[in-house]
Amino acid sequence: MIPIVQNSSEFGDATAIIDNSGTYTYNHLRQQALIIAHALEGRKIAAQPVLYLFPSGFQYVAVQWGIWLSGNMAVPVHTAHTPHEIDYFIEDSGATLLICDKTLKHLTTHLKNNIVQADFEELIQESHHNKRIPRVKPESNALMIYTSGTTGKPKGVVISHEQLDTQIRSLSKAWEWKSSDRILNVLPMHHVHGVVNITCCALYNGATVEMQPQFDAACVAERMASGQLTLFMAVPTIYHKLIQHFEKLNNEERHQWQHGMKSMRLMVSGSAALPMPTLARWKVVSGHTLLERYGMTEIGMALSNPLHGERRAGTVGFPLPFVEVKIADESGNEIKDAGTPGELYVKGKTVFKQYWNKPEETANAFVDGWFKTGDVAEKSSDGYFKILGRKSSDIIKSGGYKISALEIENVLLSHERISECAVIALPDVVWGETIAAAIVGNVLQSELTEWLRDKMAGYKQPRHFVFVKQLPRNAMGKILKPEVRNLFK
Ligand code: MCA
Ligand code: AMP
Repeated sequence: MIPIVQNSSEFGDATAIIDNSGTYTYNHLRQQALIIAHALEGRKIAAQPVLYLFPSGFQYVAVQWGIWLSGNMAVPVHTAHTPHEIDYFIEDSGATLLICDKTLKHLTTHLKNNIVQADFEELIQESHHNKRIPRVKPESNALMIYTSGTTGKPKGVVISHEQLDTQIRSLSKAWEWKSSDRILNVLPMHHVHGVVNITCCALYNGATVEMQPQFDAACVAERMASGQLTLFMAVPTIYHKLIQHFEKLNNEERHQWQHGMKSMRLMVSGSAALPMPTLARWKVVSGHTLLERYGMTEIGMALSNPLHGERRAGTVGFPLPFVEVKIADESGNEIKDAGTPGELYVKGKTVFKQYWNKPEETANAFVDGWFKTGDVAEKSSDGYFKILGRKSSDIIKSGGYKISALEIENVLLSHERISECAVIALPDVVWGETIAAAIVGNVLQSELTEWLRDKMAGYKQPRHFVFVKQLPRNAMGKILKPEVRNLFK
C-alpha cells in the first residue's frame, strides 16, 4: 500500500487542496485518483514510467496518485519545458503514455506516434470500476525526477515508495507537521522541494496545501496577510523577491502582511545557499528566522537547522531523522576533525534507488553504500554542518534550479555557426548564480537567444554572452573556466 494515499481515508472531508479551480477534500482526491488508476489498469499500463504534465493544482496530484495506485512510476514534466526537452524525457524514460492538461496541449502537438496522450477528463470518463488495482510493493518505483549532473543530459533519479515515504516521515517528524497546518506552494512541481517537502508532506499529514501555478510576490503577500497560513517553504531567490515586493508597499499594506505572518509557525529556505543579508532582512520584514536546510534530488533532505533551538546563520544544521551523514576525504574515509572540509556523503532509506537505465552511473555515485553528493562541507565542534560549495564548477544553481553547464554547452555546440563555447556561473544577488556563455562563432546574440528559446526551459537560458575569437585553454587544450569568468568583467 502507499502510505500517503492510505492515510487520506483518515482525513475524509478535510480540505486537501485549494487551487485556482476550487477546494478539494481528501475523499474527493482519493476517489479521483482511484478512477485514474482504474483507467490506467484498463489501458494495461503497468509498472511503467508515466509522464504527466499539469500546472500545480488538484489534477496534478490526482493524476500522480492515480499513477501510483496503478503500480506505475510518476514522471513529472514542467510547464516550462520545451517540446525539445519533452522529446528527451520520452526517449530517455521509454514512457508510452503522457497524461497532459488540456490547456498545455500546445507543448505536445509535435509528438508523433511514439507516445499515447490522454487528458484528465478522458481518463476520468474511462470507467473501469470493476478492475482491481495492484498491490504496490514498498520497493516499487514511485517517482522519477530529472536532474542535471556533471554529464551532458539530465538523468532520471528514481525513488521507491519506501524511499519516498521515509523522506516524508523524516520531514514530518523534524518540522512537526500537523493536520491543522496550511501551506502555500508556489514552487514548480517537477522537483523535490515542491513535490515532496511541500505537497507530499502536507497531504501525508492531513494538512491543506494551497497550490499556485507560479510564483507571484503579490499573491504570496496576500495569502500570508490572510493569517490562514501556518507554513511557507521556498528558495532564497523567492525570499529576495518577497523582500523587494515588501519594500514597494505602503505602510498599511506592510502592516497587514506582517500581521498575517504572526500566525505562521515556520518558514523554510533551501535548494541553494541562503545569503546572510536575505536571512537578516527577512527577519526584519516577517519576524521569522528562516530555517535553512540542505537537500538534493538523489537524497531528499539530509540536513536541517532545528525547529526548536538555534538556527545558525550560514549553516544547514544537523542530520535529519533516518539520515546518516559524514564528511569524507578523497578515499571516502570519514574526516572527524571539526572545521576540516571534505565531501559530504549521505546514507539511509531516504537515498534514491537508481539513475534510470544508468547502472554504471548509479554504481559510481556510491562508495560502500554512501552516496557522494559532490558538495563540500564542514562540521563545527558542536555539530552544525556548513555547505562550502560544489566540487564541480560545471553545476550551476540559479533561482534554486540546478543546471549543468555541459548540457547548455552541448546545446550551443549544436548550432551550426558555433565552433566552441564555455558556460560558467556568475554570482548574482537575486538568482544566486546566473548563467553566462562565452562563444566562438559567427552569430549575433539576438539570433542566438531566439534560437535557444525552444531548445530549453527559460531557467536554463544563458543570461550573459561574450563573443570571442578563442577560449582560454591550458597546454593540454582544456578550457580554463576560471579565466573564462574574466571575460565577463
Ligand atoms: C528567470 N529569469 C532569470 C532566471 N529565471 N534571470 C536570471 N536567472 C534566472 N535563473 C528572468 C526571466 O527571463 C524574466 O525576465 C524574469 O526573470 C522573470 O521570470 P520568471 O520565470 O517569471 O521568474 P519567476 O517566476 O519570478 O521565477 C523565479 C523563481 C523560479 C520563482 C525563483 O526560478 C523558481 O520557481 N525557482 C525554484 C526552483 C526549485 O523549486 N528548485 C528546487 C529544486 P524578463 O522579466 O526580462 O522577461 S529541488 C532541489 O534543489 C533540492 C532537492 C532541494 O534542496 O530542494
Ligand atoms: P538538486 O539537484 O536540484 O536537487 O540540487 C541539489 C543541490 O542544491 C545540492 O547538491 C546543493 O549543491 C544545493 N543545495 C541545496 N540546499 C542547499 C543549501 N541550503 N545550501 C547550499 N546549497 C544547497
